[in-house]
Amino acid sequence: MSTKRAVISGITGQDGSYLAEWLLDHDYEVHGIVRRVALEDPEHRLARIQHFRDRLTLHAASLGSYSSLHRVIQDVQPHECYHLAAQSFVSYSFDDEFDTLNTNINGTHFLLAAVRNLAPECRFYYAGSSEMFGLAASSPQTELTNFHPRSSYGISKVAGFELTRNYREAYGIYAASGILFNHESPRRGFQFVTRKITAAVAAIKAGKRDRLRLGNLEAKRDWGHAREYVTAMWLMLQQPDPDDYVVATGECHSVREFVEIAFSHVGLDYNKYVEIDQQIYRSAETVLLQGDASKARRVLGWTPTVKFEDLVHEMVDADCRLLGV
Ligand code: NDP
Ligand code: GDR
Repeated sequence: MSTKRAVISGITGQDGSYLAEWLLDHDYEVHGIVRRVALEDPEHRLARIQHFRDRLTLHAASLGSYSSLHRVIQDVQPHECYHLAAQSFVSYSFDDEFDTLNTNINGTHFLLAAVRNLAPECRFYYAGSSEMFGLAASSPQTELTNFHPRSSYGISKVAGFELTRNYREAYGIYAASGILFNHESPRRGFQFVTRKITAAVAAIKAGKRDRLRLGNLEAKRDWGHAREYVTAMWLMLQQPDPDDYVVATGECHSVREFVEIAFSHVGLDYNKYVEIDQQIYRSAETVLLQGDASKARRVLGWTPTVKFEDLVHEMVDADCRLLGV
């Protein structure tokens, strides 16, 4: 069989970088959509993919421009398209609803339209989120749980999910959505709570700082490992028919538990360093977001294996190594 071509939007992000590695390991020709500024500042903006950049083909395009995405799909003629690019920081979506809605909804719509017009046989993956459940009526959440988003980020993800479903039903595109719960790794962005904590633990251990300001320590999340979650995305596009899947561990832990394990891993007591900052609290929190990934297990044969404590340790160790601790 000839080599499969995949295009990934958001290849410079946490998930995009792991997915690109997975696809390269499976002999795909991998193309990435990046912002033009990223090509001009590769050291910082391409940091997560720098170590295998020579095996990728990168295309400059903007989520805000249909014509730029059209050009990429026309040039690449992909067999698979993974749409991961998004304004993905929930807190920021409270600061700028317009940017979040425009980027996330238009970006998804433009890419779907380009696929439909230029590569209708291409299989399309949409990065849905547990934030779509928001104030869900029940826990754990499955593919059948109603959405009740609590932020413009969540709303934008519901809109993208519905667009994806509509392209599948109305135009016969192979379009699947993953409803992924939180997944973390040493490549997680520094503004997300897990990486904020592990980077701070390393810096405190290195004597470079002595405080960590956090918001709601009692907030709970269903945290898995990003490396495992990207394999579920790929599996969704290898099925006979497109469908939507919840991807989660089914286990919830609080921010406080994460903090406690992270600090104690390097022999520190978090009570001495952590300060609560009411400003960091969200204006609207979600209910208990806990995923039921039975369908992914049954249909895709996907099961998470990394334990919560091991995930925390891996992230702390990686951040300590970065600082030479
Ligand atoms: P990241 O924030 O690490 O990466 C986001 C990617 O989107 C980056 O490559 C970023 O590019 C790109 N991007 C953002 N805005 C734009 C824009 N205006 N134009 C072009 N590219 C843009 O996210 P993750 O890898 O963690 O997540 C991947 C996807 O999965 C996202 O859609 C996210 O919403 C969703 N998701 C993530 C979950 C998680 O726990 N990680 C859970 C559920 C869903 P740049 O580097 O240039 O900023
Ligand atoms: P989330 O991740 O909003 O779930 O979105 P984040 O790590 O930002 O927050 C998780 C929980 O931690 C609480 N929290 C703090 N959060 C941040 N960022 N900073 C803090 O200091 C802090 N203190 C407490 C938050 O209130 C929240 O309850 C992530 C993103 O990857 C989304 O793109 C994705 O869709 C969802 O996960 C599933």
